[in-house]
Amino acid sequence: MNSDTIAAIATSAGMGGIGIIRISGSASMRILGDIFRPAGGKPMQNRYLTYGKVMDGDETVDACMAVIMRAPASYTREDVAEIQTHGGPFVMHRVLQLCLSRGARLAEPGEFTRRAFENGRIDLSQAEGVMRLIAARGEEEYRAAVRQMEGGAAAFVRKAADALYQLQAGLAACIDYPEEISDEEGAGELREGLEKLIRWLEESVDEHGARLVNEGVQVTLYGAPNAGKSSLLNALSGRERAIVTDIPGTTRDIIEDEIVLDGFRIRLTDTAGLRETGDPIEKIGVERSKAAMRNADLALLVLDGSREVTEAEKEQIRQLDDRAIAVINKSDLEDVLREADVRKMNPDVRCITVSAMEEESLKPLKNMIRSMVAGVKSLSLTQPRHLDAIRRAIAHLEDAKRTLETWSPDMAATDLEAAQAALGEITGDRVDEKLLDTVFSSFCVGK
Ligand SMILES: Nc1nc2c(ncn2[C@@H]2O[C@H](COP(=O)(O)OP(=O)(O)OP(=O)(O)O)[C@@H](O)[C@H]2O)c(=O)[nH]1
Ligand SMILES: [Mg+2]
Repeated sequence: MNSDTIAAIATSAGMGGIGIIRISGSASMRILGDIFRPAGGKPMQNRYLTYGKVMDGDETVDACMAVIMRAPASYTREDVAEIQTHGGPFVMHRVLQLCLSRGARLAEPGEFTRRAFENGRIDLSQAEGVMRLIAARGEEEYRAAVRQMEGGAAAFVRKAADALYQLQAGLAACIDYPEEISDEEGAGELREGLEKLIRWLEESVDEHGARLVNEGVQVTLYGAPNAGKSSLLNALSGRERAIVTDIPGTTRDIIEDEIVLDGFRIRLTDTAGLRETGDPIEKIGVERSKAAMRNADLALLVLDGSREVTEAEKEQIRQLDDRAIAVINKSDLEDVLREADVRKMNPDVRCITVSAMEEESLKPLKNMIRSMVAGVKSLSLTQPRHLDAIRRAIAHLEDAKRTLETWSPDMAATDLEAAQAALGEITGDRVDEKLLDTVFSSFCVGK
């Protein structure tokens, strides 16, 4: 247990109806007693809100509510006091200063949650879940954070760790009783178990899916000038985000907008039309377009359906892969270019016909974008730090498999132990101070 008592403003620093100052540690009750005077002078009851005043000597600082939560039934498992003042920056700081002047120390970012972890109330992945929940920008990211906060990632890791303990026990038996278990028998059984565990971990780790949950889907519109990229961006986002004119080369820079489909953030990027140009500004724009295309989860090659494709466009169509869709635009005009023509140039390509002028025609396109994110809704592991740890665990298991080929059980035992340590980093069962500092430094103060 930490001996010092920490305090911080737990609510956002701006103006609000209510602001909360939180104190945690063995001196919490004494500090609250020093500065808070319950109305009617009655003693405070554990876990009951009490109306009263914060006083600085004889001076009223604020009329407010306060609550005490005695250890261990509190967020940090320590004695906790919370004061609900009016939510003005000035009053909140005044109350915080009072707490500090009575012996509390200003909390570090995430320190309350760190204490909850260190005192065994939650594991490290749950602590991170709390922070993700606060920081979530999309609904799916938020849902993933709730699953994590409720122990989803931890449950997954504990299951993997249990399976690994079984293998470690099997190997230990081989090492301790060599006359009873033959090398081939031991190695064979262990190899089978290892392969099963590696397969299971591989299947559960979906870095791409995790990135879609955390960052949303990056969709880039690209193609020839005047094909209607900016018009499509505007039509998809439902607002006049990008300038549209009939002058080729209207868009010079990257323009971004965001929509939400099925709870996923879809980040739409409009780019400068691709063409050879002597204009230095447009040249830079074209380079940026190409970079945006490369970074896209989904690249939409926009084609003007009211005219024949150029040689350059034919080449672009031939290069489309499974991350791309050919979008034939301007279906409200004469259909010179059809899906069949595009498929002749690239038989495997996904192709769709739309009009930026007709909202209804965009539905199939939106459905195609949706299909990108189907199936990643219930991932157990979505935090990059966790995926990295699982990857390292898999690498150690692969090492163990290799050492078994030459039957070096002691070396295999070391590899399995290293895999176990990697798994333990996720839940915080095996962590050092440095890792904890890194994890909690990204938290907000007061959480
Ligand atoms: N009829 C019709 N016209 C369209 C459609 N989409 C775009 N346009 C017109 O095509 C012209 C070019 O549209 P933009 O959206 O600016 O084209 P762009 O691809 O962004 O062009 P650059 O920024 O120059 O690369 C404008 O006059 C639009 O009004 C469509 O679906 N139907
Ligand atoms: Mg444009």
